Amino acid sequence: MAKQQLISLESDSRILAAAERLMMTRREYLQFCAALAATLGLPQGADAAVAEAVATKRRPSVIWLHFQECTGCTESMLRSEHPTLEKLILDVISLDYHETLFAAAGHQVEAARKTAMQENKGKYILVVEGSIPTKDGGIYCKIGGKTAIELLKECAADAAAVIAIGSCASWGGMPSTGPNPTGASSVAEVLGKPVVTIPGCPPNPYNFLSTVVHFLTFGALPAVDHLGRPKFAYSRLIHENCERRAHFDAGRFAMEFGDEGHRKGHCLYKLGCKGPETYANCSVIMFGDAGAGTWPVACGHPCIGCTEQGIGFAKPIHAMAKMKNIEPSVFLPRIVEEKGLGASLGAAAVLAAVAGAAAGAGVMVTKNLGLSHQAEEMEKAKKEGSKATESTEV
Ligand code: FSX
Ligand code: SF4
Ligand code: F3S
Repeated sequence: MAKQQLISLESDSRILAAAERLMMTRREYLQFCAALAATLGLPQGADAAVAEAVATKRRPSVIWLHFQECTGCTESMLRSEHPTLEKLILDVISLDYHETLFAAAGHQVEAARKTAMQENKGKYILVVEGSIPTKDGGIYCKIGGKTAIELLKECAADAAAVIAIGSCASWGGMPSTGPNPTGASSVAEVLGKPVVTIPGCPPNPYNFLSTVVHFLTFGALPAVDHLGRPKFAYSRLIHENCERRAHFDAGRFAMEFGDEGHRKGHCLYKLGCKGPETYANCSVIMFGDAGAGTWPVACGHPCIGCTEQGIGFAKPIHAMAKMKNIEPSVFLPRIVEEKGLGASLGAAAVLAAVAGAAAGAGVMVTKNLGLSHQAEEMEKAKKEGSKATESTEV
């Protein structure tokens, strides 16, 4: 943020009021908005616009529907470790209809939904959590006597924007796994038009917040990929920024849960980690709280690819991921092999290491070891007929 902008925002009474509402200092509030702007990939100076919008803009009305799901999306939004995250979410939106959070029930709740829709016609955001059962006329999920299909179509008709939150709403998720007895479908399939999707089971609440803040600041939803996922959150493979990536490059893997490699925090690729074919920012922003939180791989569990249709809940848990991009993130340090090159490395790599060490080129050897391992993986992926060379920008 430019110094002049910072000074004027710091003395802005509206900023102070927003900070107080969120029980933050002005500085913390501005830092939080700067972090949001950075997550959104906005250009320098946009953090001031974000801070001002969150502090001053009329909160958009949100109608939140629940269909076939476990309510994990809502839980993940409300149970964030950082006390300000859920507060901020509930501060930037006016949550006018949410079945599981409403104290009221029955007709009162239905009346609240209709009132919110009428009063905010064409302006409200419709958030849908859960997949929509389409078999047998949609009878497998009914609320207030209406099927999920009817409710979704009715609420989407006058919405300014539709957001499918979680993998269930984004592409069917867990309820749609074979044999899919209810015909569980995504929001886009039922509406017959693309919508913004925030997949994940559960999705990261920070990605939802950032999407809504983008809408609040610019009056439009962020740029999305071909699956409707905001590019700021889903354009990088988890593998590119994984904290275990240096172990992958050096060929150090956990081979069994609880073995030495697992205890030492080695790469989980051989336990079926789907990070190399899963697009999401879990490894960067984590859950609970950015910087202080955690995520599946940090807990020792391979990524199951919950943000990816055809991978999460579809591919067997121990099946190896297809390598989509063998280039490591430029931000991650390479690990220098200390000693004992490990049985998993091929004889050629060992010979190269010895020769290289003799030449006093230790660092280069480590790089070569990583590359020789990567080449092995690529070769294997090619044999399996995968698109091993398909890559994204790094
Ligand atoms: Fe659950 Fe949401 Fe998974 Fe689905 O998240 S965490 S089953 S994505 O719709 O409640
Ligand atoms: Fe991380 Fe999984 Fe990639 Fe290993 S395979 S570096 S654990 S994302
Ligand atoms: Fe899901 Fe993998 Fe992230 S399992 S939460 S996409 S680490």
